[in-house]
Amino acid sequence: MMAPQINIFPNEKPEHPFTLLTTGGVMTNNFYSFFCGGCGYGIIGHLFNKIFTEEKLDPLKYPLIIGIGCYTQILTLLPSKSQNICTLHGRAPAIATGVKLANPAMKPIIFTGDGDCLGIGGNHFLHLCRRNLDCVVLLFNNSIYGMTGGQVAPTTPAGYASMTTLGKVFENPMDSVKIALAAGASYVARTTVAHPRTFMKYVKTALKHKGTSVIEIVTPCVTYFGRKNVNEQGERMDSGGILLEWIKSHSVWNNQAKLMSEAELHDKYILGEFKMDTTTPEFAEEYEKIKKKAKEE
Ligand SMILES: Cc1ncc(C[n+]2csc(CCOP(=O)(O)OP(=O)(O)O)c2C)c(N)n1
Ligand code: SF4
Repeated sequence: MMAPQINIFPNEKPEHPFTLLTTGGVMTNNFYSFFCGGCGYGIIGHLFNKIFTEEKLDPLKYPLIIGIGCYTQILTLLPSKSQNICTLHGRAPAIATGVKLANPAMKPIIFTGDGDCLGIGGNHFLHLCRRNLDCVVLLFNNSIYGMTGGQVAPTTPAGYASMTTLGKVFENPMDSVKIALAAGASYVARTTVAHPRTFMKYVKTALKHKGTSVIEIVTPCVTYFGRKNVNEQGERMDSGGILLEWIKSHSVWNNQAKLMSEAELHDKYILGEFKMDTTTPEFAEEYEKIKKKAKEE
């Protein structure tokens, strides 16, 4: 199932600090990717493969509908059998809707970034959730626009810097979980690259769920977000280990979060599963009913 190893990709070998320091690194061991050393996307790509191998899934039934960003290169790590469409920036939900309606037996998986999904594609994302189209959205939140050089994103946390802000960001970041819940997605969860087993569990749940599943994965961009910012100890976060530790220390599980005040939660990523609703009608199924009725009439 795994793509053959090609030597042009840099290896993050077992002795690499990122591999040693992270559970995801240990799980994927000697992994290679196109990404900057310490970027979370290499781990995500390899864990995604692992899910397909463990669940014995046929990649042909799960077309990948991919937005534009650094994560688009995850494709280089996936089995060559995978069907994929690299779409326009922010437009993966529209293409996924077309694919699902054309062939309801398929379950599109959308790869999208925080900039792609919540910035330019925000409107499309809302309507995907509202319709409860049967698909999985993997939303990679690295707090920045990585591919185009580290511009401020809708998710850059207040009090942190980007390549395009003078000083620190003062706006409040968007919360994709709250947005997906309000818009009507039927399975909603958040995890991080520092919690790879949870990532695999949530994606496996989403693949079995009928309806729109949204999983946000908080992941390190060492090159832009990390390089421009320091942690509470004053260390520059330009290495995977340090930035991952920052992500971990800024994460709380939803059961702990219930006991915390808004002030305590203002700079935290709340992790966990937030909704599993199996009663809302699914868009493609309803559409098939309308088609059948129209034909009969
Ligand atoms: C219509 C349009 N506008 C702008 C761009 C330039 N662009 C490409 S990727 C990108 C940002 C992607 O950021 P994000 O979705 O967060 O992904 P990351 O690179 O951080 O993984 C932008 C602005 C584009 N490709 N198309
Ligand atoms: S720029 Fe950031 S998101 Fe892009 S590959 Fe490098 S570390 Fe990863």
